[in-house]
Amino acid sequence: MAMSTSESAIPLEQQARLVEESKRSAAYQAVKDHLVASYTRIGIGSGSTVVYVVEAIAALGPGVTSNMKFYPTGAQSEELIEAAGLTLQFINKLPAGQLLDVAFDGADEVDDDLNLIKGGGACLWQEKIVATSAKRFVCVADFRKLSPRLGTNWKKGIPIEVLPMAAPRVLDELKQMGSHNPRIRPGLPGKAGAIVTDNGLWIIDAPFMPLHLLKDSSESGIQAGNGDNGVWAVDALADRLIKIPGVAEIGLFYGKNGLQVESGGQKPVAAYF
Ligand code: ABF
Repeated sequence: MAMSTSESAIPLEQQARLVEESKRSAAYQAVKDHLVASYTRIGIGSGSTVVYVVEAIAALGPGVTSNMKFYPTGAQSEELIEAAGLTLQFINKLPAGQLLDVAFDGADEVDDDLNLIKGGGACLWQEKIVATSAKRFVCVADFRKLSPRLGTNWKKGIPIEVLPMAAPRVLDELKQMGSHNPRIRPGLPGKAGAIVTDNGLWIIDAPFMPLHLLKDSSESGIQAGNGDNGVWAVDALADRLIKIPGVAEIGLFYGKNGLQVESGGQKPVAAYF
């Protein structure tokens, strides 16, 4: 991810340390602010930032966590939960009519309204199910993830989970919608072919011009953002993408109830929708 001129002058090792410190401090801050001792059901997302979330939760000790069950978004978070000695539970065991108390997860990019791009780790479908099953969703992100508009820093494109047989048609549709060079995500190094998600599906990464904020946001001077000249507002694009036949889920998470915490001077973020 691009760094500012002043950051790029910092030696690489120090930059990496700054990023880790920012992830860690964002995670500890988010757990302090949003994990209440009386909670019993907690969603745990994927990625490297969530490692610190689990560390912060485990540090509270069994006195706080022993009555809590933790719901993962994939194999990585499942392992994290178990390795931390926390109690694992699965989202399909959540009784109908019940919600998680809170879910914590990372993001690839966060805009000024705290809309998110997620899915760089290919777990976006489970992540959205867990996030939307929670009363509150807390996104934990280091300072690099913030940008005024989605697609400014995260240039790989919006992750879209698709049925493999539909991939060519979905690519055609994305190009018509103004995506520049959408492509099927390749497998991990050493693995031929497309990446296959936990659901047996593929991921298409679809770059668009930086997205406008929500259509009804206070951003001035914006017309509809409905795709004219390739210009989309976050919600208009999300509505359109999810309707493409063969699309299972998309990595745009959006909503209005953003909340930002600052910590350590590096602007970690907590957002919810
Ligand atoms: C998950 O992990 C994904 O939605 C996102 O792609 C990624 C963020 O990872 P990291 O915290 O390592 O940057 O949250």
